[in-house]
Amino acid sequence: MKNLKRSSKLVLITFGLLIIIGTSIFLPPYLVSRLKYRIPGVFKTPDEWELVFEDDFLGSTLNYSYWSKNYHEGFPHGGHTHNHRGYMTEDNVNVSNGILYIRALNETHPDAPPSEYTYNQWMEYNFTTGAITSFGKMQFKYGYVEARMKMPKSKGFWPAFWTLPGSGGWPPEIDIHEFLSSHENRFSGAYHWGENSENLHSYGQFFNVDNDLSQEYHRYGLEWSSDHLSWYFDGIQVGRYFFDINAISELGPQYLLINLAVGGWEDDPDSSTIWPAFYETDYICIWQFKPEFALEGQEITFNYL
Ligand SMILES: [Ca+2]
Repeated sequence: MKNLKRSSKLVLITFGLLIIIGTSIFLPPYLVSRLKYRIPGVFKTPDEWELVFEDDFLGSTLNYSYWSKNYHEGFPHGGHTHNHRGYMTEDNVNVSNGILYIRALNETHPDAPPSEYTYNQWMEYNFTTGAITSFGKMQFKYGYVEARMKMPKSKGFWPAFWTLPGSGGWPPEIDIHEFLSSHENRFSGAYHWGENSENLHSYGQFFNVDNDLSQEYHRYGLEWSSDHLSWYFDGIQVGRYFFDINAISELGPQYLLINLAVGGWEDDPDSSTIWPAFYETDYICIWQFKPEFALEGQEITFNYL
């Protein structure tokens, strides 16, 4: 038996080597160079990467040198909401036990304005929720960004982990992870770009998984280089690569946002909705290639502002 196992191993190794050699010979050079990037470097080639940012949400408060609560004032609706029915309050963002908790409550905030036109409809703010962003404090260009998160349970919630340009404005936008809580086995990733909202282009995918994402923490990641965007779930690449280099070139340094929307793209909460709802983040990390491993002409940046 032992010999058989050994010879099977040899056959497998030889076969594997043939595939690698064959791949290198028969693929055009530009694809060979990209093969390196089909492997999430942080897991398979750790020597090429460095951790440039890490927030484990330790202590009892948010680290305000990295983050602010809620959106900044330049946001639509003055930052009190975005495109959903939650009015954001700082009280709904808390850090404890190493976790960032963004909470949504079934209550109308006394400061919430009457209904406003947003997301192609009139919306009333019947709920409160929260967000954090690194706008004006931390931004980066290129790398692998990952957060370990747990989703809110039950109908009515649309948590998102995403990026916007550090220079302000929109588009472009990368959605590292979005979740519509009526579909607990699915999340999405997307890229939106274009000159303005009238000339908007979008690329997006839904990723179906076996897990109920509201039951456990999972790792949601994005790899961003000058020639592709790709999305990861628990360290494994999911879906297709986005290869439109002209579109990707519209991306300057980006800041991060984590918010818990109520309604909006997701259905509105109803009598089956469980309150309060929590969007939980265990950590956020950014890795980047060490300068000597960057693609030629790929200017990797990371800045505290
Ligand atoms: Ca943590």
